[in-house]
Amino acid sequence: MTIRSLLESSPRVLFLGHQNADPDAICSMAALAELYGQLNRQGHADLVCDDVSRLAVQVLEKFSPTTKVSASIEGDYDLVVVVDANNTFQFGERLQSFQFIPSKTVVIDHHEPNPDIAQLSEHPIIKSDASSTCEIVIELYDELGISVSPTAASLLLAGIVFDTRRFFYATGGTLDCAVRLLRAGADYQTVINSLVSKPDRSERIARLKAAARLRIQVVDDWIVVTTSVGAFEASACRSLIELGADVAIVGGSPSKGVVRLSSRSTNEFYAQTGINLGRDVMEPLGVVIEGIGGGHPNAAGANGKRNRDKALAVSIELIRDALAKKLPHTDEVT
Ligand SMILES: [Mn+2]
Repeated sequence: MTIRSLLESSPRVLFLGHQNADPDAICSMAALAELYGQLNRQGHADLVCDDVSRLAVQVLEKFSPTTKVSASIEGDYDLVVVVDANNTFQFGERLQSFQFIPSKTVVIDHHEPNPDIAQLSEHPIIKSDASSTCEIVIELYDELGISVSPTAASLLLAGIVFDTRRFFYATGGTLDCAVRLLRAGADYQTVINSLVSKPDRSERIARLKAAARLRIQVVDDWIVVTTSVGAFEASACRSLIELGADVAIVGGSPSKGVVRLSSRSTNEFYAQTGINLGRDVMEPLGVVIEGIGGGHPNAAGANGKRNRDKALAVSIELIRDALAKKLPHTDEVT
């Protein structure tokens, strides 16, 4: 069955996005619901995802304040359209138990396909080379010969601008899509403004305090910084990377007996050193703070009970040791 006949023949359609749905997911869902409404005037569409990111809420409020997104699935659907995800674990705990029927599930996504995609959907539209799911949705409008409304154009442009980090990761095809959306009535200035987020005052103060208390160390030419804050450790980490650190490790102690560690590194640091913050730094630090740590190569954290400052000191030693192992100095080579 074609996507057209699936949409035309389904009276009730569920558009399902991933957990903490970002502007690409939410805008794709909203634009797809509109496209479905064009194909099936009597049809009923529901938009569902576990939660919506703050920025995505902001974009919806700007362009489509009447769009409703719910957090749970109620009732039955004739068709499920999974958007900006192709793996069930991405839906979050609450929606994980939903039973997908592959013949009645469409997947529209730009991430690398999950090898078990056939168990989820018989109708996957997965284009890993697309900048965003919104870009795939525009192609779908074209294929189905449906014109994009100014509202849908703005939503789709917001998703593209967000997922490409303001066209940093764009291709000629992406720019071509953007021009078409502008011609369809997208409001570029409002799109850009809708994607600007200013953190709350308390978060900005935490970032500034993190910077004020910074310890800067140069380890094998890499700038490694450590600091402590009450809360907003992850946000502080990101801001320190933006300031120029290669690695940032921030300890937080939001209340007595609670220690949280957060860390970030640049892609360049991981590519050149192979140091995985989750495995090489946060896992051992989890023990130091009497808790548990782990995460990704470039972003990792740990939660525990005590020894925050000790952990920050140990983190430098761990990085120093890992660098010594991975990059032996020439004078150490015999
Ligand atoms: Mn996306």
